[in-house]
Amino acid sequence: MKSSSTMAIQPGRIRVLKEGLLPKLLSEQKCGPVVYWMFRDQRVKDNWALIHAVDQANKGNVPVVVAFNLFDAFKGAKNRQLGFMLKGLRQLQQTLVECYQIPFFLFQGEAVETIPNFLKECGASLLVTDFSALREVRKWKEEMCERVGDAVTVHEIDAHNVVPLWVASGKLEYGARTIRSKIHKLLPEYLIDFPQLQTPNKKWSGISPLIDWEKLMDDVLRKGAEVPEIEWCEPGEVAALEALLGTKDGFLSTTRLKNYNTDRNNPLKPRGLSGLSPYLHFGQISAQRCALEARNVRSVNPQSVDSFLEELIVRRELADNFCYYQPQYDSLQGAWEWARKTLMDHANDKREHVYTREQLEKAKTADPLWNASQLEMVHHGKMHGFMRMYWAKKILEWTNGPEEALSIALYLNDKYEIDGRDPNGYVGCMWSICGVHDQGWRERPVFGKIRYMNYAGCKRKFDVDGYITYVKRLVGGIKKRKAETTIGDEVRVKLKSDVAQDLLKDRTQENPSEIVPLLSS
Ligand code: FAD
Ligand code: FO1
Repeated sequence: MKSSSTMAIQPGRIRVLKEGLLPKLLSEQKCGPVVYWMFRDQRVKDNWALIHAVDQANKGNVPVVVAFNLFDAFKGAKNRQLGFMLKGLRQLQQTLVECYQIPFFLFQGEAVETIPNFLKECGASLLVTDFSALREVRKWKEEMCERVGDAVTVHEIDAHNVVPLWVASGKLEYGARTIRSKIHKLLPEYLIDFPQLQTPNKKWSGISPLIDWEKLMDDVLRKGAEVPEIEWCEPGEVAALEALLGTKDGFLSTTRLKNYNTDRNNPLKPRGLSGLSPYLHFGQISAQRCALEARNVRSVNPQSVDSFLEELIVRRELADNFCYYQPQYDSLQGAWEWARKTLMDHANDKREHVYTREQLEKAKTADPLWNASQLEMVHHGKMHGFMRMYWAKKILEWTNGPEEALSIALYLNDKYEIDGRDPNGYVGCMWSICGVHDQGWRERPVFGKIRYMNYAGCKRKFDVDGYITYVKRLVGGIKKRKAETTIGDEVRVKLKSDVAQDLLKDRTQENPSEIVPLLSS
């Protein structure tokens, strides 16, 4: 490792997962390229892992490349999530290549194989990777460190959290109350502006990968059509910055920002929230950029900015803390002792309704408010944040015990939410069903001491009927547009074949030998 004074990024952001021998043994000889295995932080701008990879490459006078591994339907992802991610990556490749001359390799398969194989092929000296708290990813990294051989050094960079996870806290935190002051104390050191990404000094001289994005998307998106892509949220880092900073309608524009504090718990006003979670989840925008920009406009409405920063930094980073230090982050075993006990004490309590996963998935419950939230998620792809709590708590109320409730909530959340498969999602479900990061409340049937929410409480907070009507219209509009596109596609196919028939007839009369080229083109 270089000394801190020569680092482009704070040393606290870097963890050395493996110290390779090559730089020490062969320091005078030519070393291979630096490879950045991009996973969670899928962006060029404001990416500490990429900044570090380029910096290290320039210091060693070697090229740098970015490698991405496309898993076969990562954790059950469908078209909604995969389409969003791939479109973002297509834009990312273009920016990397055109603006920085950094090649982008996309491999398909298992990262534990594709990445070490690639490192071997190109004789890499350093593997840089971004950080994820999820257990599969940590296991892959351990395996990779064993597979890459003695020569390669492996650096992990926390490019997702404002305060690197391992710097913020070395243990499982009890709640926002216990992590908040730790994070706030470190913000002056870590909530700083990003340096400009350098252009690599030494260009990659190997083959430049050509990716047929259209074909790739056709292949990948053939499998997960059951959960279609969303239309309302444009993927990619350009759109992400527009969603944050756009002067007319970006979240930080005065009109939207000033209402965050008052509107964020009103499901009838989805624009009251930032709408940034799809971009944050796929790493198409940096939370640190969002925080810096929000802080710059704090004078517009200090309460709104402070509430936003609390969610964006404290709550989000608390979720990473939970998943990292509690390996059973998505199971009842991961709940605190008091919560497990109270849930088990009430596991056999009589429920007024018990629904199957299928009934819940189809929104076939007796509660129109819950059904509306489920439909908002299934069709729109993003349930309002306030409704997510009510939604998960009702699943606890209406299923055969907390384990089943948690597994159904996680299944539905990951299948339909555009921002699913995220520490925030695991912790959101664990908070609602297992009391994680919450306290005990007055004991009652089914819930025990877990915080309770009901229809009457929602009615006091917002216009429940208005929300139900809003979702009905929203879903109706989506279904109508889908039907029009399907009919449009059929008409286009029909027109195309009619035109082809006409052309065929004309040209056959003129010159019969031209039939084959026309059909194959
Ligand atoms: P904003 O209020 O504008 O928040 C800005 C950002 O702050 C969010 O994008 C998110 O990164 C962070 N944030 C906000 N609320 C929370 C929170 N409670 N915990 C941690 N971080 C937060 N969030 C996901 O990103 N993915 C999920 O799959 C997910 N599932 C959830 C499931 C349940 C049952 C619950 C109760 C919450 C879940 N959340 C999830 C957290 C929260 O509801 C969403 O982050 C938020 O609604 C996203 O919308 P937004 O970006 O417009 O929110
Ligand atoms: N990351 C990858 O490196 N390769 C993938 O194929 C991949 C697919 C994917 C699908 C849905 C989804 O929600 C996330 C996906 N991610 C993928 C990872 C992702 O960017 C997140 O960082 C993780 O879910 C961690 O929160």
